[in-house]
Amino acid sequence: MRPTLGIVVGVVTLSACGTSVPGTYGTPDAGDLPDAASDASSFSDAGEAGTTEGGSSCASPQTWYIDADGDGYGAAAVQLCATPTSGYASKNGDCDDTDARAYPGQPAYFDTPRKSGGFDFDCNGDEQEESTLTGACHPDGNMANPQCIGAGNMNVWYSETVAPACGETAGWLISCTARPAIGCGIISETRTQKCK
Ligand SMILES: [Ca+2]
Ligand SMILES: [Ca+2]
Repeated sequence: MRPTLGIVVGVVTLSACGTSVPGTYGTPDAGDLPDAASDASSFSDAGEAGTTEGGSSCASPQTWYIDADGDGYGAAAVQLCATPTSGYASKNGDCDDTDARAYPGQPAYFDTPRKSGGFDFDCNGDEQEESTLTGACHPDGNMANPQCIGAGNMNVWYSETVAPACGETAGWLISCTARPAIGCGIISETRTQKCK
């Protein structure tokens, strides 16, 4: 538990990473250490987000990152004396530590947003759409024996120009078939744009 800031209740001396740090503090819990600068201004619990210290005093602390969603990437750095069994990762850069789908290098695309919002699942700072290709089918005007212009553009968004945004639903063109006296018939389905 972080002691209440601004209330000085005692004078203690703690050893932070082998260095004796005298100062005036609130009452620390077991395992609490002065902040990273050892300026005697605050304490932080082991594993507390946003801190750079934790665990017990030691000469060679190791940097770990709190990994709340268990995806192998953390966000907030802490220094620990021993290798943690769980809850921490050796790699950082997690852009949403509440959603295990989001981590640096995530290869997959998703059609629902991250738990913290947005669709940047690979943590590179942008939202990449899975497909921006569009296409449509047009009969060439020979109704007796029509040819479908654009018929080669299969498996694209069924649109002249605009692909749907992340999470938006639109028609997906699967096939385009010439039909005498009718023009072009299409087969399409509804899909949702995935992003990462
Ligand atoms: Ca994580
Ligand atoms: Ca991205």
